[in-house]
Amino acid sequence: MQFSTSVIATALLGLVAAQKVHVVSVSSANKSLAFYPDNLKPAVGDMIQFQFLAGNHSVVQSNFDNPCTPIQQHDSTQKGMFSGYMNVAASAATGMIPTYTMNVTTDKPLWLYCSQGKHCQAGMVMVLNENTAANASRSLAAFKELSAKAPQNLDPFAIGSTTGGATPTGAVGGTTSTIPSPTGSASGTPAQALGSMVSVSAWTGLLSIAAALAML
Ligand SMILES: *[C@@H]1O[C@H](CO)[C@@H](O)[C@H](O)[C@H]1NC(C)=O
Ligand SMILES: *[C@@H]1O[C@H](CO)[C@@H](O)[C@H](O)[C@H]1NC(C)=O
Ligand SMILES: *[C@@H]1O[C@H](CO)[C@@H](O)[C@H](O)[C@H]1NC(C)=O
Ligand SMILES: *[C@@H]1O[C@H](CO)[C@@H](O)[C@H](O)[C@H]1NC(C)=O
Ligand SMILES: [Cu+2]
Repeated sequence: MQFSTSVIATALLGLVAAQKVHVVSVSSANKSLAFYPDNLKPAVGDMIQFQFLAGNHSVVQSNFDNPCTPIQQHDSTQKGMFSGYMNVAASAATGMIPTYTMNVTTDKPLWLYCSQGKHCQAGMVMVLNENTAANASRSLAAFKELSAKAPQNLDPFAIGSTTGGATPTGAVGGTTSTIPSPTGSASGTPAQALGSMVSVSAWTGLLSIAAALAML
């Protein structure tokens, strides 16, 4: 039996180049004010799925220098992402958790925060593609320090902005949906573990490997 290395290599390439869905848990069973993980390096084309596990939180985009305020407040050419507020309690009643999934369209740093109460000041912030090689001052740690001192925590509604999809349902820049809760009774694909990653093309890759093996 002779393995066709080129066919297998092609199948494996499909796995390597797989588009990834990075799961970020928003808060947790202990109602902590944090994102898990809070520092991710997604590739352009990857997706981030925020899974809202407890409370009433949001994900909003700011820039580095003006934490806890929507990015479009400081640069009207920007359409900052905004998940809207996710009603975890309403979903929990049906054994589901709300999610918001955004596409990553840049490899530049994206600074994100929760606009609820003073959650941003409390450290409920995160970064995609932190790049301290480009500017050593712009680290997640420095962003947390700046956030802690921010005078206010504003959502896009507060600045009269509807860009970035400032509606609680179906925000622009991402898609909302509900998935079965890890502890719920609804059937279907269970929520991913904290900070885990799933590859949407993994099955395609595996199927091509199976097809390649079947041809041997
Ligand atoms: C809350 O849960 C998160 C996620 O499991 C964990 O990382 C964190 O340490 C917990 N915090 C407390 C105070 O238990
Ligand atoms: C969630 O928080 C937002 C902003 O504070 C508020 O407008 C909304 O009514 C809250 N939703 C629930 C279900 O409590
Ligand atoms: C690096 O980032 C800091 C904080 O945003 C900023 O003040 C500084 O001008 C930046 N440096 C360069 C070289 O862009
Ligand atoms: C994100 O990308 C996928 C394809 O990879 C596409 O189907 C989807 O519509 C995109 N979502 C948004 C909100 O642009
Ligand atoms: Cu929050």
